[in-house]
Amino acid sequence: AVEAVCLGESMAVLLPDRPGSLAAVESFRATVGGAESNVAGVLAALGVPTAWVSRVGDDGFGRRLLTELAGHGVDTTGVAVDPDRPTGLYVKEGGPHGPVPRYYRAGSAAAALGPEHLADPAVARLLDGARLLHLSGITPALSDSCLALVRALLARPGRPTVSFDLNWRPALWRRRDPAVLRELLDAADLVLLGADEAEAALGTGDPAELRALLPGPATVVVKDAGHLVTAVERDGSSTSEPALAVTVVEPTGAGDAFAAGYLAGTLRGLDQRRRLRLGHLAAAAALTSTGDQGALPDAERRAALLDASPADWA
Ligand code: KDG
Repeated sequence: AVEAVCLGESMAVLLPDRPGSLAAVESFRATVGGAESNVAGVLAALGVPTAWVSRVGDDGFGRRLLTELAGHGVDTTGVAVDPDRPTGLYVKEGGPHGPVPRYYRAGSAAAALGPEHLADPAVARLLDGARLLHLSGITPALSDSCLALVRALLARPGRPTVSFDLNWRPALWRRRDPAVLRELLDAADLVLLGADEAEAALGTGDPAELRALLPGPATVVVKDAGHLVTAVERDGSSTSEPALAVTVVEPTGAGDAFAAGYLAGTLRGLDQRRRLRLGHLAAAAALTSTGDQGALPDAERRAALLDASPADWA
C-alpha cells in the first residue's frame, strides 16, 4: 500500500547548452522536474511506497513525466491527463547569480487542479490510505483553484500527516499575495524551509522566531546557509546536524532530496538526528549528480552512515 503521497505540478525542463541569456542559446537538453515529484522519486528510492498526484497534458511531455516517475517506482494512478491543457514547461536561464527558472506554466493542466479533484476515486483512495501527504509552497502560487485545493487538503477530515516544504518561488508570486503561505504552513504537521527563503517569504530565517511564527506544526526544520539543519519541536527543544561536505555538481533537487530523506526517516521511526542525517545523505546524492535525483548509497551503507559518529560524518 502507498505510504506517502506527494502532490504538485511537474514540468518538462529545457536545459540550455550554455550559460547566459536565452537569446544566445542554440540547443536545449530536455528533462523533467518538479519539486514534489522529485521528493516522490527519492522516497521511492529509499523504499517508501509513494504516489505522485497531479495532472499532466495529453502530450509528449506529460507522457514523459509519467514514464519517468513510473521508472522511479512511483505510483502514478492519481495523475489525471487533461485533454485540453498542456503540460507545464520551464527553461533554466543562466543568470549572474546562478540559473533562473523561466516558467511556461500559466494555464497548464496542473494549474487547473482544484478541490474537486479530491473526489476522483483514485486520488481519494491514495489519500485515505497514506500516512503522509507532502505539499509545497509552489502549489498555492499556481492558481486560485490550486490554492483552494491546498486549503481543502489541509482541512480534510482524517487526513494523513502533512509535511509542507516552503519552496519559495518569487517568480510565481508576482501577481499573488504570499501572505497566505504562513497560514498554510501553520496548518501542516511538519514544515521544512531554508533560512534564506524563510527570510524572504516570512520575514525571518531564525529558527526560534520561525517557531513563534508557526506554532501549529509539531516540528519546524530550518536549513541555514551554512548547511546546518535544525529541527525545532513545539516545546522549543531542537536538534541540529551539519550537511556532508561534498563537491557540488548541480544543486537542483537537493532540497527535495533532503525532504525525502527526512520524511523517509520519519516514516521509519528514526530518531530526530538520524532523520536529519538521512536528509543530508539524500541531498548529497542529488548535489553530486547532474539530474534532479542522484544515486543513493545502498541500504546497508546508509545504515552505517546514519550510525557514524560525528567525527566520521564530515
Ligand atoms: O526543487 C526543484 C524544482 O524547483 C524544480 O524541479 C522546478 O518545481 C519546480 C518549480 O516549480 O520551481
